[in-house]
Amino acid sequence: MRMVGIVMGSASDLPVVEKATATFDSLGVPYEVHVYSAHRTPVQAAQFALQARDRGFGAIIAVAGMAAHLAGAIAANTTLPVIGIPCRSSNLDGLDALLSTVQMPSGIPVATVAIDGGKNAALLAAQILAVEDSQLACKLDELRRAEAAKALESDCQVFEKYNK
Ligand code: RP5
Repeated sequence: MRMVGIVMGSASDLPVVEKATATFDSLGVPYEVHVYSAHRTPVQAAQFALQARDRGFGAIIAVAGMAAHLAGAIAANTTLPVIGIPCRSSNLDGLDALLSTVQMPSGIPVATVAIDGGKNAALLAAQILAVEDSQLACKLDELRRAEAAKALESDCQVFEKYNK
């Protein structure tokens, strides 16, 4: 199976990254995690993106807050799918990072998930890998069934409590 690269702009983004790694661990998706910043270590960020396809990655998740240009900078240097996670790391509550990440100019796409959306970023990356991996697709189906069972259980509890 191809790996997913996870790149964060700062170690302060780790709580969001850990939502993604926990999801990958539950699905058995291999990943590699780095701190590469578009402004503090731009050369390393570019090198990672340039080498990613040959190194066996199938998708890259880029995690950054504030004037979050990391996902765009990674996407500029690879045609692998890039998923951006805007982080809530300033007093603008992540709106700054959301707009920076989602508003990519035409030609260099970044698939942007919700602010701090580590779990959905990992699920989307897994769904991309699952296009060519039927075992992973089955695991994703199982996860959906488990989520549906939990939601129906909540429905039962709420129904019992409020419908006499
Ligand atoms: C961004 O600036 C990082 O991705 C982080 O979300 C934010 C703050 O970084 P630190 O000042 O905590 O290193 O580059």
